[in-house]
Amino acid sequence: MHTETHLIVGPGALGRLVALHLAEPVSVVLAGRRPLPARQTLTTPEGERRTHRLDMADVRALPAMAPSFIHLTTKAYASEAAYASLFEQLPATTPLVLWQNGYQVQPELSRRHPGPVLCASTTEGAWVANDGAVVHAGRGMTYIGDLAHRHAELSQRLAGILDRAGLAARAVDDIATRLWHKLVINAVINPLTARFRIRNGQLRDPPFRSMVERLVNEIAPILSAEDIEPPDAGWHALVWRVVEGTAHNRASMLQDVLTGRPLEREAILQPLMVAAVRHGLATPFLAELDRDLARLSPS
Ligand code: KPL
Repeated sequence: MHTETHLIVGPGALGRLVALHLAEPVSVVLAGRRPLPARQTLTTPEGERRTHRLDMADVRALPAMAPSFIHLTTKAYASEAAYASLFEQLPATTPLVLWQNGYQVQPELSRRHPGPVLCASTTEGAWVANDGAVVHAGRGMTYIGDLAHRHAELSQRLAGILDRAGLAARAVDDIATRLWHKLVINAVINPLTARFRIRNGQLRDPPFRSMVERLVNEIAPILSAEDIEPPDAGWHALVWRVVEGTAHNRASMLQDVLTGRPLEREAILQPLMVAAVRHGLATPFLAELDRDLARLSPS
């Protein structure tokens, strides 16, 4: 018998990955706008298949519940609408966990939500095989923390639950920095893999390898102008480590291109381009990729 329920909103690759792991230690409800089969299969990075029956719900008509955590795993551009619909139905003090890429949704919803808001920054790699199956393509690390530095205990509790569920996680007190680190990873890997329709690992090969280096060289000065601490090993090593760790994965932006969904340009590229303008830094390659992505994104 489980003692707590976690509501996961946004049944894409990440949402299902989190749901299928959490379903072991806690009770899980997975909510979206489109009906999905309750039987969901997870293929682990080692090739093992595990099937679980999940409780599914429509995010517009949730069952009566008092979840311990609401995990918002929607795309960044869909998160504000999902948030509005959720909190017409659930207690406004429920802890909210934001799993979005980029650095747009996090400050905005941390300001708006009356309850605790935790941010999760993850490098887990997953993709949707079909409506009933998700592939965990590469193991990563999830950092949990809150922008206001007020919820250290709650962050630790959640990191412990995720960790025990098989998703390596750690509570941190510098989540804003971690989110920026992840944003750099996404700003390099996602546009290139989406533009050239390649898996993450192919970025190691020519001609993509030098494109990665060029992008990192353009982005690093922006972060430094914004006073964001670089990772200990440096920006290049950070990006290459994730490319290596998720080599078999199709990045989320490539998955979006392949399925005709909007791309997370605004959440991932805009914060960097806006900061670059503010500091008078030129970003010709970033701007070129942003234009390419605008053409690939459905209008
Ligand atoms: O976050 C990701 C994404 O695909 O959006 C990475 C870490 C790049 C894994 O593919």
